[in-house]
Amino acid sequence: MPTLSIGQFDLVYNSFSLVIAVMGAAFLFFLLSRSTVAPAYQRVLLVSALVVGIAGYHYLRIFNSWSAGFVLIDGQYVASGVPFNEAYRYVDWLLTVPLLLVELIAVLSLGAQRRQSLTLRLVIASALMIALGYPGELTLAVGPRLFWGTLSTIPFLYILYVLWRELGDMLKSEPVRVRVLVRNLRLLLLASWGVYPIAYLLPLLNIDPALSLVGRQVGYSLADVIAKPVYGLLIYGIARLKTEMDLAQQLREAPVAVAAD
Ligand SMILES: *C/C=C(C)/C=C/C=C(C)/C=C/C1=C(C)CCCC1(C)C
Repeated sequence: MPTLSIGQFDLVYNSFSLVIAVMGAAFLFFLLSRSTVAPAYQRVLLVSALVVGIAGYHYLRIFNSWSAGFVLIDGQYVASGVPFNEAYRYVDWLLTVPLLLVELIAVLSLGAQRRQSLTLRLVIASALMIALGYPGELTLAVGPRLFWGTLSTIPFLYILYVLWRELGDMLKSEPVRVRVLVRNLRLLLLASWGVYPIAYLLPLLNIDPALSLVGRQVGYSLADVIAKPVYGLLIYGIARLKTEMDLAQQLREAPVAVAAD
């Protein structure tokens, strides 16, 4: 672990603290908002709550691990000898990344068979992506980091392919307003998920190790806020819109049914 200035240590410390607050607030919001969407979409909000709940818990552990990892000596934060535990983050991702994809699939109107096939493939690919990245995260050596990073990028690209190619075709059966929201959601996913491999590559760029460590931790934290609570909010927006459209549909059909009687 490199030696950090007070400012560098605090930046990471405060980022982790902020993420805990955001995840906690989002957890409550998703749980309490369940009654504002049709029963068909309530499960989606439960998954969103689960994702930010799991992330909030892991950020508590990450925060404590960060605090224990350094001691303040003569105005500088020096490694305490207790290693900063990067595993919390990867265990978190292993659980939350598949759930984020389940969230997306659950809010779309797909047939059971398509849903099952999509879920299975995306869950496996996302778990592989995280598991293959982990050995590389544990080392700062260029060779292994690149090797595992490249392997992890293969399922990453597969996920993007499925979301753009296959999901793009399925979206044609969704109403235009829903389609626009799902397209925006997909862009938000790409923009936030794209930060992780960039942050992962920082140690290879020959920059100051302290800067690289701080940049990676702050980068992962910001990306987690966009990829989990903000993403969950957009999904909530889709669930709300679909709830309204379903209601409007029922109202349109109701008088006809009465007249037919
Ligand atoms: C909430 C957490 C999320 C959405 C985490 C996403 C993580 C990734 C998209 C990570 C991708 C990686 C690569 C594509 C290559 C290098 C190793 C990883 C694991 C950082």
